[in-house]
Amino acid sequence: MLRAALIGLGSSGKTTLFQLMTSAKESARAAHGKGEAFIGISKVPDPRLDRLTAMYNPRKRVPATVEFSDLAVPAGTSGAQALVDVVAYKNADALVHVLRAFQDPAVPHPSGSIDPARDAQSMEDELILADLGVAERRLERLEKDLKKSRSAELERERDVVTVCRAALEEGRPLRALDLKGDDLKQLRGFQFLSAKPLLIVINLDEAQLADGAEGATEIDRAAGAAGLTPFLSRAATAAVAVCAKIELEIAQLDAADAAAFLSDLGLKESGLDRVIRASYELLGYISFFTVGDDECRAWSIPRHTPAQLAAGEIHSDIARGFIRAEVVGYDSLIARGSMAACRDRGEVRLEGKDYIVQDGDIINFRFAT
Ligand SMILES: Nc1nc2c(ncn2[C@@H]2O[C@H](COP(=O)(O)OP(=O)(O)O)[C@@H](O)[C@H]2O)c(=O)[nH]1
Ligand SMILES: [Mg+2]
Repeated sequence: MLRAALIGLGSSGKTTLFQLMTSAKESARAAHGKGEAFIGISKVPDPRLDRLTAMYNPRKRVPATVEFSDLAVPAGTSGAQALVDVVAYKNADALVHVLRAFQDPAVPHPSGSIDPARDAQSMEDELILADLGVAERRLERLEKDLKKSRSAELERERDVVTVCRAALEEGRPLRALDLKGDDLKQLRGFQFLSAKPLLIVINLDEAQLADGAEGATEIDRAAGAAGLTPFLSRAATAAVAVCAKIELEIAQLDAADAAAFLSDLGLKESGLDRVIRASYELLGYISFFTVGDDECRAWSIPRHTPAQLAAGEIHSDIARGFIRAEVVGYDSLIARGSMAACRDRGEVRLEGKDYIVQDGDIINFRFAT
């Protein structure tokens, strides 16, 4: 399960977005550690799965999902210090920082004025400070242990954490460090907040959104207007612009009215869908599909996953007994209209366990039981 955690100042729109994205009835309160967080599941919108479902008319349609958490603190501020002890946040694969750009005198801003760039930087500073505390405590512990007994493993860990501490002391988030392989794995183990990929959600005014804040250029424009451009060029950072208030209005409409409303605004899809999809993409995940009369389903795997490992996503037995993957590209299947027609044209490939699964592959795994 992919996990994303919402952070941001009070009244930036986190809970509004959370409830809309996850449909609040599915959310459950999870009480772990000092803080409490609401957990909810979002379905990743994917027009490809819609097309496949229309083609197969299966009993079940199962989309990819992302889990979101929203800190349930009275003040509504999900600042870094409030996050460090919350399990749902430590375990998150990505942070989603909701930044207030909307003007509304009825909703007071905790800092008194609207300044998204200032808020983005102060959250960054908080994340870095929280991580610095974690790194220093870890290093103290490691030095003590190393005095008792030397071990290559502990020395290696000390080296990685020392690199992290140096970056943090310079005010650099750990997501900007270009760590690889085992170092990266080790870094993940520490659950550093500033190491997590960051999605910036700019919560705009209705008026700003009506200008058409969709697509990369408009997001850049919105980000530029908010003074956020320097943040967007950073490693493992992405941005989306939404207007939570408009999303609230859309959510009250039926599907046809919602589509008409969106197109009036010059938008192709809701902001919620953009946030969910951007979270999924930021994490570096792709989808492959399994299709049939029983079920059409999207499966989430990290980019560059070999076929046998991808099979394990469905069931460990399929990975263990892996023989071949029958693979057809999404575009071929849509163009030919059926798996049989793809087969006739030789467009169904037989791939081995090391084949790197591509986004949109439709796969039937052959395996021995
Ligand atoms: N005008 C306006 N108000 C908003 C928008 N997004 C959220 N709000 C309002 O701001 C207040 C705080 O929102 P909430 O989602 O609870 O913020 P949180 O503290 O970050 O969880 C609520 O009254 C929302 O209705 C927006 O885009 N425009
Ligand atoms: Mg809230």
